[in-house]
Amino acid sequence: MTREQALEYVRPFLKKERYEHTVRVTDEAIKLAERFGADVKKAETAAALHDYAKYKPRDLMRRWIQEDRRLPKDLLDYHHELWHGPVGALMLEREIGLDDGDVISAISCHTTGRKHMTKLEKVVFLADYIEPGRDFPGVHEVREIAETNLDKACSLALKNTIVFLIRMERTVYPDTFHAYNDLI
Ligand code: DGI
Ligand code: FE
Ligand code: FE
Ligand code: FE
Repeated sequence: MTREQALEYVRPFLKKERYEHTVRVTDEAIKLAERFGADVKKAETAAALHDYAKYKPRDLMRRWIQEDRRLPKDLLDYHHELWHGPVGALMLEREIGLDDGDVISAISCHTTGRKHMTKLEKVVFLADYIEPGRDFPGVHEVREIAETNLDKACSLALKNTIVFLIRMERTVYPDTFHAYNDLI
């Protein structure tokens, strides 16, 4: 699947700003993959597809989690914002025959991270966090570290997210802690 094919597939399902974010994540993921020696084609595909399910109806995503035994049921106990990665990956598998397990898992954990992330998963996770349109506190430092150190950049991104969620008195999905603990 080419970059253009992947981007054209997701485009009708996304709002304009979300599509533009997706293009920037794709460019960023390619750069990070080249820099840190991940598979560039897989990074490109996973990044282009990563937010495919962002605007799918909550009930539809809930049903996927209930019915597909590969999806962890505990997702239902956490914020629905976390569902679009894992559910989107499996929707793409069904709809376009996406069959690359590396790409599927990179899409799947792009929001939360997880324990023992692969280089490809880290690249997509980090690209989503540092793409040039992002402007949250601390992103500059993560961008700087991402010039040289993939693990350090990911662990700082995870730390910032965890601290932000705790400040807001929101729950933190266990995989986010697992990802952080694994990299620190
Ligand atoms: O889909 P995007 O907006 O591009 O970015 P994303 O998929 O990383 O979604 C991010 C939001 O999800 C992030 O701003 C914080 C929120 N969130 C809620 N609960 C959790 C969480 N993020 C993580 N990593 N872990 C959580 O438990
Ligand atoms: Fe996302
Ligand atoms: Fe993210
Ligand atoms: Fe995103």
